[in-house]
Amino acid sequence: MAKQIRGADIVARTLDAAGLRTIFTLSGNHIMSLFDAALDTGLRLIHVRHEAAAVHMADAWGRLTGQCGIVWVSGGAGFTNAAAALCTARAAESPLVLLAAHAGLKELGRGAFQELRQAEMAAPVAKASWTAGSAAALGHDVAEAARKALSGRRGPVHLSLPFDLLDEKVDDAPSLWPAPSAFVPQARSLQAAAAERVLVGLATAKRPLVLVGPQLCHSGDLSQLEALEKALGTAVIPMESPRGLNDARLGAFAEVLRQADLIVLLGKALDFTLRFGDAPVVDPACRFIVIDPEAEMVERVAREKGERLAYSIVADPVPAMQALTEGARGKTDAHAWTSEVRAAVAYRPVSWATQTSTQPGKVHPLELCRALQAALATRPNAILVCDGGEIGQWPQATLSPARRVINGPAGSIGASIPFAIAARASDPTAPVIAVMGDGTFGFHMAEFDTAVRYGLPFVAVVGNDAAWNAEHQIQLREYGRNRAHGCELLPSRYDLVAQALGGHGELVTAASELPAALERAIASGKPACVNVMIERIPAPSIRRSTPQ
Ligand SMILES: Cc1ncc(C[n+]2csc(CCOP(=O)(O)OP(=O)(O)O)c2C)c(N)n1
Ligand SMILES: [Mg+2]
Repeated sequence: MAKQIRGADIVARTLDAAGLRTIFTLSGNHIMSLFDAALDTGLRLIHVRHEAAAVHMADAWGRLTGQCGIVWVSGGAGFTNAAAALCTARAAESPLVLLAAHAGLKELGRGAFQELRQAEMAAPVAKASWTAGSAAALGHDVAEAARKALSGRRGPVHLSLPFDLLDEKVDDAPSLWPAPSAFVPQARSLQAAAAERVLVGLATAKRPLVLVGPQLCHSGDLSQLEALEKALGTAVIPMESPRGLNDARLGAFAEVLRQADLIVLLGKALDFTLRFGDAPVVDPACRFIVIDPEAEMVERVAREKGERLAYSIVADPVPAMQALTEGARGKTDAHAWTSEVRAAVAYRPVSWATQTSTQPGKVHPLELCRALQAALATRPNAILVCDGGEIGQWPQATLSPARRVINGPAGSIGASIPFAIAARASDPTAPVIAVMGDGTFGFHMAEFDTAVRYGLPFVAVVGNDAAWNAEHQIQLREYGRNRAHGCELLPSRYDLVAQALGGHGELVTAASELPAALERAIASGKPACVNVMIERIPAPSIRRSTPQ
């Protein structure tokens, strides 16, 4: 007689065999069979304090490793907590699989515990979302979810696992187990002839630009984008910020964008971040080339730009980037225009180099960034996480680490502590520094406990302006100082929160204290919070025409 195996064991072993061994999870009645099944595998569970944090961790894992992040949560409210965080991963094109428990199939329609139309609920924030239908197919469902997350424009996939299927025993048979190829994403390469069309378009333009979307920003390997830029002789601009053209990392890029006569969108959506490519942000005569994994995106540009869409092709960004680099290598010279673009992107106001705080007991964000720069300079394998409203823009404008995770085009704040923990889990030797606002710190501060339990140190640098400053600044700009209300916070001792949960804490009220505080925090080897009292000022908006 064939050996019997539980559905839960099929799921756990399938993940193990595929090398998807780090699981971000929060327990629940319906997934305890998965916890049990994990014991007989090489899976490592990181058990968090809120389901959204587990998804944010898997999101950062996906961006940093290029491998699917995996999440296990319970059904009902465990699922809904997790689903909310898919929005960030979706916009950031981050590959992950959310495996959520679900009411038993046999009890559906009878008022089962945690009965909820989960697949429908996750659908708008996932690339694909479905409920498993049989225990024997669970391994294949898991493989399909991982493959979908990594194919085309990457993103999160949700799969609900009815708990009766997880508990069900079926005969162990070869047909249960997906072949390794079932996990391999479908790749659509850019054929040489298509690459040539793009290269001819670039060669005949006077002021071309290549814009790349979030997925190419997270490879963790900026050198690929640099190689593309070098081979093309055309500036390659990464766009993954919800601030779009006001992304402080891009300096005065907006000034050159409006002069471009050809824009190549390489896996980059035509959307709000480009102000839809409309005038005056883009010249009304500017032409477009679109290389995108989704036919819908090509159609969108065709609809919006009509005859100005010079050429389009459906292909995945990574192979397309490689094909263009190969096709152009040694054939193209750098445009003089490319140096103009680079100068605009590199522009920062001269005053920034020496800016200091004018308020006693407070640090200017630029002083904070200078101290961070020094700490990062000696740590080339560091990972920088940036989050929060106004504060997050300063490190994005001034620091250029090789590896970076930001909240991304969804514009959602709050993920940075989970991001930092997953960053460390993905590379146990990497110093991880996460810069965030005080409002942001509050979203997932309980995850310090998770980091302590799993020995995953990182440094949360809190720019504490005792405010939801981004919103406060909107009130000041739009409604006036007299009508600014409700966005204040307290100058709380977040450093003591970290200490209370077993981490290390530092309070900083003067720039001179920063270097030593940062070094102590890193050297502590614990999850640490450096709580920096900063001036409550607006984020930078960089324009050369308006000197600051
Ligand atoms: C999930 C989510 N909720 C609310 C917002 C709106 N929001 C954007 S920035 C911000 C204030 C952030 O405050 P803090 O983290 O202290 O950073 P600061 O702007 O003060 O530097 C808020 C509430 C958002 N972007 N995402
Ligand atoms: Mg703040």
